[in-house]
Amino acid sequence: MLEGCVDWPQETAKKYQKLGFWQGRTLGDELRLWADRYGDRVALVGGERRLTYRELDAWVDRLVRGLLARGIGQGDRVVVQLPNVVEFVALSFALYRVGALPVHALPAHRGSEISHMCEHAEAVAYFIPDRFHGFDHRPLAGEVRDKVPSLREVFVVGEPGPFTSFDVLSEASGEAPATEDVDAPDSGDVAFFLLSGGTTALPKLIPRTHDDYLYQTRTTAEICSLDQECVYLAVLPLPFNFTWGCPGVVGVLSAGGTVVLASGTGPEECFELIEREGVTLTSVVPTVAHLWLDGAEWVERDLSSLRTVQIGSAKLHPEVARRIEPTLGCRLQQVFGMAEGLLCMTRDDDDPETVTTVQGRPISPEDELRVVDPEGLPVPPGTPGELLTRGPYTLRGYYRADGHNATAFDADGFYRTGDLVRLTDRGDVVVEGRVKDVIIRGGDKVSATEVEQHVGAHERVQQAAVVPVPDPVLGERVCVCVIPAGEPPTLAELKAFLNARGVAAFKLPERLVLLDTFPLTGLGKVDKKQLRTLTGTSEG
Ligand code: OOB
Repeated sequence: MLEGCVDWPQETAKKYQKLGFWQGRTLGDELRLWADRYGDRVALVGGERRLTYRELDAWVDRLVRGLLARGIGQGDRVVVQLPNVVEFVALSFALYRVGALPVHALPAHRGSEISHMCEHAEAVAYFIPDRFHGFDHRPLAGEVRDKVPSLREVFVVGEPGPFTSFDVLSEASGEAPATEDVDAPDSGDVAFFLLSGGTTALPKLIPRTHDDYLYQTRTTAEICSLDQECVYLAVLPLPFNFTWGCPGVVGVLSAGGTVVLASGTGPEECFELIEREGVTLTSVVPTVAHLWLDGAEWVERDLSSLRTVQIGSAKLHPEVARRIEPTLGCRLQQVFGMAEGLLCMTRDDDDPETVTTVQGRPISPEDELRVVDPEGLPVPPGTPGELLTRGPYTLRGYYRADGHNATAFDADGFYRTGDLVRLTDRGDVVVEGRVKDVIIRGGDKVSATEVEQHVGAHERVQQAAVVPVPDPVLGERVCVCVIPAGEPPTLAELKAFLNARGVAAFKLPERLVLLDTFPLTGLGKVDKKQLRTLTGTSEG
């Protein structure tokens, strides 16, 4: 495995292979197989483009030659920050084929996050759109390139400005090595990196291997009974694990279905695509589900093709869950998942009460779940505790993070999810809360520590503590509590300050509470629970 990654113990790996979970195939090979099998069926629809499986496969091969010609190959890390465009899909598979490793940045990330990712991964290339949602990514890329010595080249989908056009990659001449000469990556090696929605000051990188990800996508595709008739609408960002592989893009392609890319989450655009393309499956966060439930009242579109809407990434309240089937005319599937691995889903044969009240059960018989108290001891059945997990597609360590790994995993290799859950008699997971210091804003994860460090760097801030504020639509918003140093800063000043530091907009605090002191725990740490009560941001 790549240096800086933690492999599964050999015995465990052998078990997963013997069970047929890990099949020794790579994502790049799989696309070839799908192209042979599904040839002229439509694989991908995005904007004005429609690509058959054969066309997608051929494009990927041209990109492979282009990547190799530019010196991007086996083991190289590249940061990919593209919105939901067909180039994202083709590029990902081309990178898988040459064994280069994409890091899945979010379109909303800015200088702070991108520089960190490029530096930490020692990325050699960075892929961006020219503009997205009114933001010009090129000046940012210039700053990052000046700062990160490993970064050799920036590729732009659209107008390249001072950089290289993405299109150059598919125009590579015959001099480049033929695809057959590519040193094929090993199925046990890392295919790409997802970002953790974790608690640390800077996002951690999650290595996902070909074996583990293909197992995840195959298993979820089976659970969702995918076949060639499936039309999947990718609404959330493609780099998100939920959209990419639960079963998402990769799972739907493996089944011969069609992936349709949406550029936004709004009901007008999405409902139009559902009607036009006959969408059968999609996945959204609870906030988007809210928008769609409202939208269904005034957007006049035929949604009858829709069979299932998957909802996950944040807690879905049962009252909202109950409105899905009658309003959108399709089944609800709850998904509790994480970029780190473990996925739980409700099943087609679950009764309606179960589907609306639990977050589902693990997708693999080899997923091991432990629910423990603060001392790490198992809690009695049905009692809430922190969820620990390991299994055939759950990481054993973050990339280049020995120090953090020592606490993020227990001695048996179980990953500490930081989620507070309860298991029902049937083995379904019910998410009760969190022990980790993360705010979930409309499905986006915001690390409290990260925001605290940025706010704490302001000259008129002595100390900062970040807590969630409940919000009827977004679930939670970011609230910052500040002990000022001198003239107290305003919320607008703090937002401008963080913005100038290159922090993604979804992390900016939306509420400021000024205090003289912070309540402390017995151990002298800021008592966030008390802080929430004190600031009136607690639900209870
Ligand atoms: C998904 O992945 P991440 O990595 O962005 O976030 C993982 C965290 C979980 O640890 C949990 O705190 C929260 O998001 N979460 C949920 C949830 N699903 C995720 N909390 C309550 N209810 C749910 N249904 O968010 C993700 C990855 C793959 C599939 C679905 C979601």
